[in-house]
Amino acid sequence: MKHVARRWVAAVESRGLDLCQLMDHMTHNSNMALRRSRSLHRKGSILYFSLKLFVLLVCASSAFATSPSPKNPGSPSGCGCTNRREAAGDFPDTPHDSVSLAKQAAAKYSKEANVVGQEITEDYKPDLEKRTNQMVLIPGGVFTMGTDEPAIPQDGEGPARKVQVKQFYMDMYEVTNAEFERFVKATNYTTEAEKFGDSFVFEGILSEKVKSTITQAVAAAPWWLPVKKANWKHPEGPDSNITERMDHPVVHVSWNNAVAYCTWAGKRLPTEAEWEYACRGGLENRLFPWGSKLLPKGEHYMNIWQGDFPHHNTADDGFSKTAPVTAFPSNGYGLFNMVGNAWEWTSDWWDIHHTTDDLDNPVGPPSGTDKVKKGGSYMCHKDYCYRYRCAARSQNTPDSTASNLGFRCAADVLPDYLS
Ligand SMILES: *[C@@H]1O[C@H](CO)[C@@H](O)[C@H](O)[C@H]1NC(C)=O
Ligand SMILES: *[C@@H]1O[C@H](CO)[C@@H](O)[C@H](O)[C@H]1NC(C)=O
Ligand SMILES: [Ca+2]
Ligand SMILES: [Ca+2]
Repeated sequence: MKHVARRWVAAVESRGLDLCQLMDHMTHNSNMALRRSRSLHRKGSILYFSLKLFVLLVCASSAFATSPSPKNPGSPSGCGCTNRREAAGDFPDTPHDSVSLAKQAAAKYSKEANVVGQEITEDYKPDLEKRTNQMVLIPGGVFTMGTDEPAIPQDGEGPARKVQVKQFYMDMYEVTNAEFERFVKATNYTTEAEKFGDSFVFEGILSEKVKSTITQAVAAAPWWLPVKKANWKHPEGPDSNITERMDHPVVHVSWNNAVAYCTWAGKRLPTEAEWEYACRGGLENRLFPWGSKLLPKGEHYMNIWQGDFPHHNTADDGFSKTAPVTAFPSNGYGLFNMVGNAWEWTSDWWDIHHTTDDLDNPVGPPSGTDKVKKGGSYMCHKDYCYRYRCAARSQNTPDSTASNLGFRCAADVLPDYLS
């Protein structure tokens, strides 16, 4: 962790990052901290806490000095990041080739038009008979990948570039516990979290009993705790189970595990370009799969974090942890929960440098140490992890696992059993 802390200091001193960016940077490194590094250094931890305290203090004072944006009266003022990022969301309504597609997409975003999304309540009973392995055809086309107004520049969200994608099939839903269980039963598969004997769980969803047994924490991200025997069947450790969550996204699966599942299912992981193209649902240059408004007509369209991260999740969207993969309206292509709920692995290696040349079905760098994940999760809050946008991205090593990281598959040809 020492080198990470040094990088933060260097970032402030030499690159002149503002405090908001620093906070993003720290959260970014929180993600990186989930890699399976067994060495946790105390010194790094102390430096981290001092740094963070410093940032929070300055943020608090700047929050008092910043008057709330009239456009966004109800938003949290922490770090003063809100206004800056709100500005980044002000995209003009650019016309798009397939205007009708966009209109269709918009129509799908009325709650009335989406009975599944509408019926999700706290008493939601999982429909264990309902398969969630369906795919939809994503028509080929050219789209603008990334953005020239990156909210988190150090993630390599920019520059905007024209990318051609040929048609492919995409899972409508994140892979559920029920679907993953079919795979495990058919193959006796053991996931990496099961082999390693632990996985990272967000502190806020752990029982006091489990928490009391944990002595180490991740220096760069104190809200992530390595929990013994946490895995896809026991998302919050041995005293938890997935019985009531069979239609939720499977989590604690590594990139390697995701590849194994998709291969078994006659599918593959999507490339980052395919994922982002699919996320945008036929709309051009918007923040989210449905447009650029966080709360269209005052309604929640995804499962993220509301409240004060990491201490208090109001779960205003109905869910404090994962939600059923069928929750919330689908996007213009009929895809559910592309942003929010669980992060989703892609096949690309991670790199933050991109060419501005037009690209034809890019597959990412030939090698690397981390894989790209997209979409953010139920833990994402604007002040800490504004990554529930189609252009946003983050990364983990291929053997990393966590309580908010899942996947969905893509395919060139629809598997026989689905046609
Ligand atoms: C899975 O394990 C069980 C019990 O060990 C065994 O009977 C079965 O044949 C195995 N299945 C596969 C697909 O390997
Ligand atoms: C699974 O967890 C629920 C609580 O979420 C509990 O009521 C139930 O007894 C558990 N089932 C098993 C088999 O442990
Ligand atoms: Ca939520
Ligand atoms: Ca997702």
